Order: sequence, then structure tokens, then C-alpha cells
Amino acid sequence: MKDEYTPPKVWTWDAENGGEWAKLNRPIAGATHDKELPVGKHPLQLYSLATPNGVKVTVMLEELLAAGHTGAEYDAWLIRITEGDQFGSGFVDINPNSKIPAMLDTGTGTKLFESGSILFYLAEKFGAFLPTEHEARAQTMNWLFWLQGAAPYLGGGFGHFYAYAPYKMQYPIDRFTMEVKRQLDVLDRHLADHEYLAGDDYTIADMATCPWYGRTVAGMSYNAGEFLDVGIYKNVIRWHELVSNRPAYKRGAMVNKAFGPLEEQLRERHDASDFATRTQDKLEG
Ligand SMILES: N[C@@H](CCC(=O)N[C@@H](CS)C(=O)NCC(=O)O)C(=O)O
Repeated sequence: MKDEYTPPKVWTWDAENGGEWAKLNRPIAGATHDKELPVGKHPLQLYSLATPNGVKVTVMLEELLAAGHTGAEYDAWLIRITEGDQFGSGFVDINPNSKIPAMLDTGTGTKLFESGSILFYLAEKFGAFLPTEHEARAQTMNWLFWLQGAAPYLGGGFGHFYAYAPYKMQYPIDRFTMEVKRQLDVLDRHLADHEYLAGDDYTIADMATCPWYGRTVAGMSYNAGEFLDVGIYKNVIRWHELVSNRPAYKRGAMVNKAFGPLEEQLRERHDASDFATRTQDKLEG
């Protein structure tokens, strides 16, 4: 049978056999090289890239600033994961898991990793986008944890096998397509009678979920809109438009972006004025 594989007694690492990410992925943790991270003038230092996990945090920071929380000013530094920046010693010191996003709160010396944890930290620090009322807070955390558990099936499962694996294999594509469509249906049914994920309020659960499942129903993930028949998820499409059209969301989606149209790329962000003056079209123009 095609793709049949008999596992050996003990697995050994074949560095060449992993598709698009083969050169980066390793079965061991830790730093590969010495490299200090830059530190700017603001209280919050973000080390990231505008993947869906990175965008969650830049959206939250831009939303906080838009809501008047001036203490949320931040420096956003670009981490190029395809070049192995996440394995530098300074990055690993903040995030031993070597994945973006990572953040340092210079006011308290707190090192932060895991995008859901960073969203929760910021929500608590500024008392924003996480309801204090018991029921709404519980619903927000339900959906935030749902997203953190669900998204690896979309990215590491479906996205990997549909877009990045060295060749197409029906079994994993079938398995993860089934799961992603089930997840989209979970969201679609919930959003049929809820304005936002946690109810009436826009929260960190929406900020976490929109860059993953919102982008997917907009056909922006893995060039798979038609394959997933995303047009049927009408309530998710309604919610994605509501969330992604917020000015702060749009700004957040540009930060640490080093791909796509040049006018959408703000590779580093150190000041609110950077959106007007330091996008890549202006820097290269
Ligand atoms: N559960 C983590 C996942 C973070 C993650 O997977 N980051 C990816 C980019 S989206 C990464 O840094 N990959 C680099 C690598 O795997 O070496 C979170 O939510 O922060």
C-alpha cells in the first residue's frame, strides 16, 4: 500500500525528510547559537512574526493602545523563523520552546511565551478585553483555550499536509480536513446566535481565533478556501468581517510582517507613527 511504513524499533532523525520545514525542525530543544535580543525604549518588548499566532498579540497591543492604555506601548522586533532566529540564545532565554511570539515586560522583568498566555497577561495587566463578570469571563476563557487546542489541527495538521509536506498524502489530508471542517462548523453554529465568541463583548478569544479561523473562511489560509468550501460558514464569515475590519486589528496584522504586499509590511514597530512612515513600500521606495 502506498505510504505504508513500518516504524523501526527506535526512531532516528533524518534531517532531510520533513518538507518545507525540514531544515529547521529538530528533535532537540535549546539554543543553536549565541545572539542577544535587541531592547527598545518601551515597557513591552515583543519578538515575533506576523503568523496567526504572532498577529494575536500585535492585535491585542494595538487594541489596548486604541482604547487609551498608553502603558501598552511596545517595540516589536522581527524574528525570522525560516532563518532560525528562534534558536538564538536571547530568544531561548525568554521562550525555551523556541516559537514566536515571545515577550518581555521590562517593567516587571516578566518573560512571556505562548500566545494565549500573553493575551491573558495583557488582559489582566490592563483590565481590558477580558470581562470581569463571572459568566462572560468563563466563556472568554472557554473559547481562548478552545482556540489554543484547536489551531494546531488547522496549522500543524491540515496546513502542513495540504500545503507544506513534500508530497500529497490522502490519509492525513482527509483526517485533518475532516477535523478542520468540524471545527469550522462548531464556530459557525456558535456564532449563529452570538455576536462575538464570548457573547456581546469583543474579547481576547476573538483576537486569538480570528487570525486562524477567520482568515481560513476568507480563503487566506494555505490557498485552501475552495478545497474547504469555506463559503458555507456564513456566521464565521460575518464575524471575521466584523473583527478584521476594526482599525486596530488591521494595524496589528501589519506588524512584524515580512511577506505579502510591501505596503502591508511593518517589519519592526517602535512608534505609532511607523504605520504611516515605515512600511516596507516607503522604506524601499
Ligand atoms: N502554542 C504556541 C505556538 C507558537 C508557534 O507554533 N509558533 C510558530 C509560528 S506560528 C513558530 O514559531 N514556529 C517556529 C518553529 O517551529 O521553529 C503559541 O500559541 O504561541
